Amino acid sequence: MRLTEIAFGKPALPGVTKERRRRGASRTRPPEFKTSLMRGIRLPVCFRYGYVRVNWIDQAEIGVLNMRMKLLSSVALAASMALAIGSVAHASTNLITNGSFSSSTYAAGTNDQFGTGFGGQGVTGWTGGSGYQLYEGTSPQTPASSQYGGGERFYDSFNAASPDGGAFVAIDGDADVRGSISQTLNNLEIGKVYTLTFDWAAGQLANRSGATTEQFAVTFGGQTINTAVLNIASGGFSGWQTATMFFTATQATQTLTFLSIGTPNGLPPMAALDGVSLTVPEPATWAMMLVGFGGIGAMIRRRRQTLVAA
Ligand SMILES: [Ca+2]
Repeated sequence: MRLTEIAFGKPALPGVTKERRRRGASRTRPPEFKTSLMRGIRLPVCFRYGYVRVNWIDQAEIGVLNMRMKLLSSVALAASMALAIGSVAHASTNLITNGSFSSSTYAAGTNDQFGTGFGGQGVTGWTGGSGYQLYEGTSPQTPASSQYGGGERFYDSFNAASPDGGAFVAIDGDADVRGSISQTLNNLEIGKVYTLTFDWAAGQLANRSGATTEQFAVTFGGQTINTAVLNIASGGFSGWQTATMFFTATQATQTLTFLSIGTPNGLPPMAALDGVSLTVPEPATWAMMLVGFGGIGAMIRRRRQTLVAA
């Protein structure tokens, strides 16, 4: 098991004001947090008057960690969390350049093919592979300039902007021209867990017909994680979804690559990508968490004092 995020805080108690809490109303136990598995990685655990939210990688071990949390005393839990702080990941600065694909050398209002095999490199911060990549700088229904094969626009069903908005890239998963995009990151901290999130979707080009499957194989350093496989009917669009992955840096410099894998050949299956974010904890985040530890300790002390006074 590898912890990737620990967040905690003091949830607001419904109907309990600060004044009432000073008078002892905080002894009312807050409502239990329901075990919530968001994308299989998030689990809030009720912890006295605070709460602990733990993210980790292996869904099969959720029950084990939950049990350990309940068995640990408050102090032991705080200590174990302090020890785990080195592997804590929390929302922080995005290390990716142009993760929103808003920057390119292409003319505004155009769609363009790019990559080493098709049209060269024009997407800031990214390198297109030898396969087929489209830079969608405007509507997915606008044919790409210098297109390969002709009429490279998406079906009208591909009509939703990504959660990130604006431009995105679309990558051919056809095994004959399997596309990819990459970005190399420097100054990584070896042993640290990095959190990768991105928006992705599957769609088809309008001059083809037939059902397809799409997925991304995401490689960072020597580690590869695959998304789920999207199945779409002929002329269909999967809609956008968000993926979260965790990678441990093993080198100071590593390359992040999104490889499109689709079936069958010839249609082609196209996977869209946007909103790429890679984060690692910052000292400021840790400092905030240490303040939080202090807050939990203070709550525990207040409770004990209250109980003694009663
Ligand atoms: Ca975008």
